[in-house]
Amino acid sequence: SKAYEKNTITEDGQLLLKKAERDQIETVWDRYEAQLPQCGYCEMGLSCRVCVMGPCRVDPFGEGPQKGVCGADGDIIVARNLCRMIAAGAAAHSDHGRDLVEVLAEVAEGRAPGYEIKDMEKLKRVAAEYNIETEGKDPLKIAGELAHAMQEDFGTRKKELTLVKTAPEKRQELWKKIGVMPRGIDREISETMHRTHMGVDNGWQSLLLHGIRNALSDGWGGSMIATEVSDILFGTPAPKLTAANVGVLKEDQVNIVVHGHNPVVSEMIMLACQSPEMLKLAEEKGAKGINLAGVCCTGNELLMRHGVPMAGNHLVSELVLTTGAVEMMIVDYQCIMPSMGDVAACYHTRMISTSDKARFPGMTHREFHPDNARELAKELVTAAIENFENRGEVYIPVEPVNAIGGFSVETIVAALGGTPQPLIDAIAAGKIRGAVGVVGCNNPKIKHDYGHVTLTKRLIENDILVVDTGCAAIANAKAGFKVADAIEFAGPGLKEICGSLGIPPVLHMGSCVDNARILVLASALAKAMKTDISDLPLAAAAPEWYSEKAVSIGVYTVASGVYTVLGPMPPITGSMNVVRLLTDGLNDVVGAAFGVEPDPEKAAVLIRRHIEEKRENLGLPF
Ligand code: NFS
Ligand code: SF4
Repeated sequence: SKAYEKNTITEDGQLLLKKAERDQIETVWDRYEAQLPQCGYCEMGLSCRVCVMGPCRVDPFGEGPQKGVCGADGDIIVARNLCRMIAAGAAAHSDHGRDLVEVLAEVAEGRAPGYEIKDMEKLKRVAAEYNIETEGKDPLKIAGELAHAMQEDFGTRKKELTLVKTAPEKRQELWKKIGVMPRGIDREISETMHRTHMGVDNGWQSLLLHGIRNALSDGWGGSMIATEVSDILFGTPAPKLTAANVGVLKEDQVNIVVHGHNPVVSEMIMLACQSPEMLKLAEEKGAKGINLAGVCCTGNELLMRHGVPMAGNHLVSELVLTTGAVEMMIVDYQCIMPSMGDVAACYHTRMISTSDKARFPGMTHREFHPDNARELAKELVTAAIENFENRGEVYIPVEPVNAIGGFSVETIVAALGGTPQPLIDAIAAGKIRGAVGVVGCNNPKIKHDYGHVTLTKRLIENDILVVDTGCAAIANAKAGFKVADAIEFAGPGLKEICGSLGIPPVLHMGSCVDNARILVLASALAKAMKTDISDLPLAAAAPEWYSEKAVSIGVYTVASGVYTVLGPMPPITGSMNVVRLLTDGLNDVVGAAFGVEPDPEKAAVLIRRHIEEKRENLGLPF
């Protein structure tokens, strides 16, 4: 059992890893081991396959070649590679945002049965940001105009993205001054691909500056649009009781798991699961009900808005299937390991892919579009129910852990009495020292959930409020940090404040595109204090990140003025120039920089030091 303890801190993870071994299931950890040692050139960012004069490698020890065939040195190669990671991450978030905007447009034209405008107030507020007249106008007309205006943000006809103007003024001025104001979402991604082509931008600084602009087009563009439109279509989240870990699966019910990112699919599945006709069918088939659970971020979307429970995060997504309890897993896109179909093949689980842009081996493809989503969702849920009788042995080894989710900025501000002022007062008084976003993925290079849970624990016990998203948020839910009683883990000041508000010390703010909510919150605090985000006692951390999306998030967070500590080292160590710029030099450019620290105990110390420094600069008490 030592091997299992080495891979994950979670009890369900450890027990299911044993089960996987018994069932001869290959997991992400097995494949990681098989890859070792991983390529040192790639790890340092020093390999390039941008063109076919290459592939090329630069020798980090200075003995072999120092330039690729074209003449690019280590600095250029590292910067180019990093920028391409940003572009891919920004593209993933933003294309997800675009899909939602398209649904909004279809809703406006009455071509998306089952979808509707759920949050009228938010529709009006966001429309106002886009200068759309809303007074006395039909909501569907507003929705159509908003969808159109948002589509313009993706294109190239503008000088600045629209929602960027929700950032503090000082920040906007800074972005203008250093030339990183994002213009069009697609444009910045496209320009990154252009600049990183052989023989275009060969200044590592100018490349990275554009990388910043590209990342900002994600955070204050594509991701923010994804979040806002999801709220308009499916409701702005409010606190809800939910539960997490594999124990949320139910032995006597039909279990359907949604995995991926876009609520466009999972929301329709949820509606189908709730229909009386489906419940009746489930009962006829001998099940006590239909149990919907989530994995990864589409799970977070449902958890935030409806309290749908969470079966697990990224690294345990395969293990969820080894329970033998899942009748159907429905996926859309992003972070879905291509191994999922192989795992499912050993059980009765049916695997369904739904997106025109994402196919997977061993899955049945049933494509969702706004016009067929409601009907298709019913068909799939029916098929899942019919699969209940094919179950073999079921193994659900743990009880679920309760959690509260659903902390949108709107509800946080409402809980504070309508303004962020009480939070600012608590920070000023030193009861809350500061706030930290703990976000991002799992990665087999870090013991599963250890980074998130250890860092979060150290922060809250030192009176630092934690907000979280993504797989980090699921880790912290499983660890029990998200019930009102979790204030017992907090330091005295944070305990007092959260206790009086009746909230946990760790606030679940959603999926990874919902990191935009954290930007909005930081922006609201900065505006209320008439200062810039970079002056506030804030920080961010991605203790177990793995994905290109996380690179984009990290870069836009730093560019928004928030010190960000990464667990795993990004592939940049081949260029000390790039390392120095990202970990130090950026302080002079955007007022924040990166730290890298795989040990969460040490990362906690770095963050605490940073927060105390910011407090001191603001003249706040120690
Ligand atoms: Ni974010 Fe969500 Fe998880 Fe990482 Fe993947 S699910 S979008 S990328 S692994 S947190
Ligand atoms: Fe090699 Fe230059 Fe081509 Fe990269 S762009 S593969 S360094 S020749």
